[in-house]
Amino acid sequence: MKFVVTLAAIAALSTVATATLTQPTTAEANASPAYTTNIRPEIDADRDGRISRAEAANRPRMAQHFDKIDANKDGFLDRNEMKAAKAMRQAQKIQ
Ligand SMILES: [Ca+2]
Ligand SMILES: [Ca+2]
Repeated sequence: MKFVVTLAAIAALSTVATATLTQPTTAEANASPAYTTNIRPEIDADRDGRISRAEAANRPRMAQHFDKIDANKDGFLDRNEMKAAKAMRQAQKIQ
């Protein structure tokens, strides 16, 4: 009986080990959030996946419209806010 329990424990451990090896770790997934959010690294200098007011300062147009683009008023421009701003710009061009 003890042998069976030991085998089950080994099987369970190897399953966990396999899962750990095949899935990216949280650290890897978070290593480059800018890569996953599609915010260009030349704008997102610290690569945290959002644009701070300081980062936007290098882009006069973005800096000028920062408060308007920052829809949730958290002081950062995230991917969705950038997408919304781009859509708004394109809609204004069409009119
Ligand atoms: Ca940033
Ligand atoms: Ca925001």
